[in-house]
Amino acid sequence: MIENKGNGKFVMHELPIEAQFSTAYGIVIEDFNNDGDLDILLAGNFYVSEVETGRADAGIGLLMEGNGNNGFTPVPVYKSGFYAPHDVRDLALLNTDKGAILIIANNNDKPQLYRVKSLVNQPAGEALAIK
Ligand SMILES: [Ca+2]
Repeated sequence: MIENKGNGKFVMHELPIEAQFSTAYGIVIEDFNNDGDLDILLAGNFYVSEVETGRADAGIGLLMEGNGNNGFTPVPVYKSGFYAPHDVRDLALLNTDKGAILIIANNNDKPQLYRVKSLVNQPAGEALAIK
């Protein structure tokens, strides 16, 4: 992750290894657990690479909780409830009058929709989202 410090200065911050399991195409930055610090939600993969390269398909989506100081802790899928294992091309968060909806755009596949809930006081598996 590259932080823009202004005046043409940038600082690199390393993300957790879980963020490196596959390519990332969709990223949403939001405070998903309502602790005042921004978190990162990402998903990706790349199924249509050249034959000699092989496809990138190890990603299942990832929520990383921010600590407010450019540090991020991965949240396991059983806690976040976020599961995006397909050939993801983009993520979008829409605020509606019935709450936030996360749209996952999958290449050559149906989109996934999640109703976004806070992580706070949610049981495991229902923390981030419910289909
Ligand atoms: Ca947060």
